[in-house]
Amino acid sequence: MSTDEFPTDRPAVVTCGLPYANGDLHIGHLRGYIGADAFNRTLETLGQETAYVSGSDMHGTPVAVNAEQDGVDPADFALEWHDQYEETFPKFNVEFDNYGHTHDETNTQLTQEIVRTLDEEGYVYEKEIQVAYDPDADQYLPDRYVEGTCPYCGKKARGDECDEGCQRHLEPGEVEDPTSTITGNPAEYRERSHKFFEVSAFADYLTDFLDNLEGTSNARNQPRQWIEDGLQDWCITRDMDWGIDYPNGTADGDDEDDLVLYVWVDAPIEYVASTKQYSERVGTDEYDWERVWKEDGDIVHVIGRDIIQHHTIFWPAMLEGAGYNAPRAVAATGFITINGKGLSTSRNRAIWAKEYLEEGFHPDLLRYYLTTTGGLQQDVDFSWDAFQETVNGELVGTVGNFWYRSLLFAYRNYEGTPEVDVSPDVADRIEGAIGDVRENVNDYSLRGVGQAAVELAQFGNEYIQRNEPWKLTDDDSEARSASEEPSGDEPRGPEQAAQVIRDCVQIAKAVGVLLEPITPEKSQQLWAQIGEEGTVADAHIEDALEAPPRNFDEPGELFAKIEDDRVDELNAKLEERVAAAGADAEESDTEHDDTDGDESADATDTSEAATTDLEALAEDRIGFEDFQELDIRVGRIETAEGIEGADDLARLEVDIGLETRQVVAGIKQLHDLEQLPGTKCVLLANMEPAELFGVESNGMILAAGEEADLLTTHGDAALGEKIK
Ligand code: B3M
Ligand code: ZN
Repeated sequence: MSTDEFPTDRPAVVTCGLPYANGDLHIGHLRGYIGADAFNRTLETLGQETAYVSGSDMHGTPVAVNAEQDGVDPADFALEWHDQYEETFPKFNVEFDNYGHTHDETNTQLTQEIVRTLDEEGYVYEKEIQVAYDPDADQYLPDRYVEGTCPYCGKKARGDECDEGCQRHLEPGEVEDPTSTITGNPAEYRERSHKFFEVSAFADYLTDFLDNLEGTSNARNQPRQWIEDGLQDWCITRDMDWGIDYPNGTADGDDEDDLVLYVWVDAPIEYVASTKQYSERVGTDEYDWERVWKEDGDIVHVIGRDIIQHHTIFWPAMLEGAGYNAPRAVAATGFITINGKGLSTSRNRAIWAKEYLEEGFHPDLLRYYLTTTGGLQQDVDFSWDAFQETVNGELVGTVGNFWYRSLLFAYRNYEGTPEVDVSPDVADRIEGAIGDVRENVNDYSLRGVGQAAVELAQFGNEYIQRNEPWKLTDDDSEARSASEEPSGDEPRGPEQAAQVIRDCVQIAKAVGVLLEPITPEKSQQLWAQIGEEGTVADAHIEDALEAPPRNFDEPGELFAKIEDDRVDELNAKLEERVAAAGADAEESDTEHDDTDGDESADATDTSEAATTDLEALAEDRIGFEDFQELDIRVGRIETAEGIEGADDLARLEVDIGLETRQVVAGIKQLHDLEQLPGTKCVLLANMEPAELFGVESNGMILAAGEEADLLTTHGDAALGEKIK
């Protein structure tokens, strides 16, 4: 693994977590697939040799349980969903170089081969364990066939994951008070012999691996804690029929014929299998999967934050044990919430992929919203109102407006690009934006990539507005913004107008190139409008500085405003169906139909949050005078940055009206620091000063719970107001 910057001179692969082939796709899935697609496209724009691969996750209880509910064979059930996913992704301009599935021949063979190697290398052993069993159904209860209480955090959990609480993977036998999801009866535990992968042997390796791992900080920090707490070996077999058979002839033990591999063994191997299929299709001269996975390729995994443990502990240990290359980066995205509440498929509080398309919205709008609304690691809230605001403000108001007014003016007055060179200042500004994109993609910040492009469009708008080319030609028209009166009286003439418009066409082209990873289809339309040949997806980032063709046709507007009544209508529809699903959910509370574990975001829904692990209330009361001793003030975070050498600490400057305070807060892992400036907060101002990592902390910022949810004010209290 190497950490030199992208583009590297080695092949890369970008993957996204495999969707379980068990239900409709929704916005929670799309965030990851679009994010990884945009990341891969940005790498391509930089000239990086790369492939974007994934596949459907066909095995395991997530598929078996749902297939059983529908009374169909799991293979048929999963294949049907797989076909549907394959059709859906291109509709969001998510373009995989290869999209396979875990039940195909390539993955089956590769999985068995890798498990065989791990066994031969001595990393697999057999052990008797207690496995949940339902005597009425006469069946063992792996994973989602059993529910109970998480032994770590006390929340309700599935057999193999604490999906509503701490997100930990749970080993067979760990869940407390197990209940069968088949009959609802309490489960028994019975002794069975299973295969284990010796993850604990990799503790030192994984510690080093994490020290070098790129991506989001949550993907490094959570697993460090798990390693410190002591790694457990990992049960890699299950008592079920649906899955990839444990390879024969690898170990002793007579039960292995009945066992299939745990779904989390063969699922990540699909990353490799899918890359292999791509290589086989295009030829190894063009793309060599073995170089990527066994030698020196750059492997980037984009995943949801609920599957960090699988990707930063189990998976790299498997890769290392089987002689494969380690991932370079794991970028773990936050969840999607809907109108501030957890996305929940069973409550129908979701935006479905199909629904979005049926409403007639362009895929690039959602791509833009999902990649730029928050940092990768942050939870992103989706509401139709916020979507409208982003689309109307940034895409229509800034990008679309700039593209259209510049190109229309250019077309009307010059039939295309005026024949002068671009001015050096403007070329520098574009160069700066290119630099920002390079930096942001190396920081795994898609938000930054989008911002670099949109800020360039904003610069373009200001530039055309400031230079008022319409004052200098016969055309007095639509390029002028209605809100601005021309001003300034420097000597000007048609030559300056030509220069300004030449610059603007260049900026328009550059915005198109830079935004292509996020809005590929809209960028392509712009590309065609300025008369460029071929596709913008094939353009190199430096092409942003190449002169556009001399002539082009009359342009059209590429983005349209979303009207208020449309948003009202969409809000009403969503509300209605959540209410309808709520009524259903009350009737049958056993439903458990999520597709990828994202319902854990329900935990953020305060009206529904479980209260089992809240701290007990304090017994001792305090007098009002005691409270008055606390000088608590309204503040606003002005700057926020990490403190070198401290994993969790951030240095904040907080404006509390009367003065600005420097404060150290343990929030580095929990918030995207770039997002914080401008946030209203609440500060305990008369906290004794302290020094942490050489930085003085002069106050304490108030926050709730493990996630450090920052306290703020409900109305618009002025900075410095006392809280009483
Ligand atoms: N199929 C879905 C999830 O847990 C799961 C991902 C596999 S990635 C190798 O999000
Ligand atoms: Zn838990």
